[in-house]
Amino acid sequence: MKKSKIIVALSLVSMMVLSACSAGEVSTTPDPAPATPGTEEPAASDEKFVIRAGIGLNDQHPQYKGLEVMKEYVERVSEGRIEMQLFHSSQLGDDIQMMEALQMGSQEVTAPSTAPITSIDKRFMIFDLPFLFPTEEVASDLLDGELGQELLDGLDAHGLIGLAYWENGYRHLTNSVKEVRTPADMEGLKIRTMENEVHLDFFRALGANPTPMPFGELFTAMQTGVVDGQENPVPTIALQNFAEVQDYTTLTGHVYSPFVLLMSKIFWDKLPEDLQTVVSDGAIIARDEQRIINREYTEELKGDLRDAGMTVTELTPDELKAFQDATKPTVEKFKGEIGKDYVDEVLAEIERLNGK
Ligand code: KDG
Repeated sequence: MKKSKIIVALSLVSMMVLSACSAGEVSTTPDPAPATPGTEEPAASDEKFVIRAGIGLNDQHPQYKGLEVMKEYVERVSEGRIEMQLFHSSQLGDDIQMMEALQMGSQEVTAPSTAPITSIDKRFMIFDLPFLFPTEEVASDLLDGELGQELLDGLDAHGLIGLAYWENGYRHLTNSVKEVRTPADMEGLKIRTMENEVHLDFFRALGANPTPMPFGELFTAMQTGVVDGQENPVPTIALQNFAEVQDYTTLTGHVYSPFVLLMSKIFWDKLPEDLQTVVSDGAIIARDEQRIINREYTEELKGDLRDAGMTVTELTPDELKAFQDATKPTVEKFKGEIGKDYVDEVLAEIERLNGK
């Protein structure tokens, strides 16, 4: 109850920030240039831009709510020069297809988990290492700091603009076969993972039989028994109605998964500078609101999983340690792949932020 009040207060603060922005305190959108008498061409600043933003999750998910916040901001502050159209549930394709569409300039925005981005830059694998972030706050601090920004900047060379990190959250295991309390319980379970080498490796280390597939194919795969289980944060498990096809959730929290809000570089380069500012401000304002909503939903929706008939298992510290120990070889193995110095630098920064 107390918590909800804090969240309402925080939401009010961000709404005030949004109104402040409309008064020009965050973005300075210059007035359109006065029309030059005798010219037929509209002034460059009158040009209209359409942003098609596509995601894999549905329109109930905090990720979509974040897009709604961003849409409201960019359309209002750009005074209609930008229109943002939102597409959910893989209507525009899966994460990898949408990233490729951005690179080709046939779509403007998407927001995959970091996992599929590892096909572009291996350093993103850092976020797939099991049990890396002790809290969501440490994750946000690292992502919003220099190390996070360096990774976003590196995407330019691949035709993508990394606008901000939003939150997917701590991932947990679900399945339709049995309650999982130990790695031994996972022996032989067919688990869908994201399309990512680190995830495949640590599910193998846990004794499971992992199968990578795009998110859009997951529900049917669980329904038809192609896989026994999957892993995702609580809002996804609850809002995508996984309880219809899964009986057990184990709160493993094995990975903290960020979303990366991406824009096509081809599109970005066409935007006048003032609209680039509107878009990047909108991405950040929506990020802060999206994280608040995500954390609120994560707490509240655990109860909904139980109400929907799922057994929700919280692990004891010893049980959790057994999962951490079993996945340690994955961390060691991928240190080599990602770059030992880089991984050590990130680990040291996490430790520093955790001690703040
Ligand atoms: O909209 C994002 C989704 O497409 C996806 O990234 C969600 O975490 C996810 C998963 O399991 O594929």
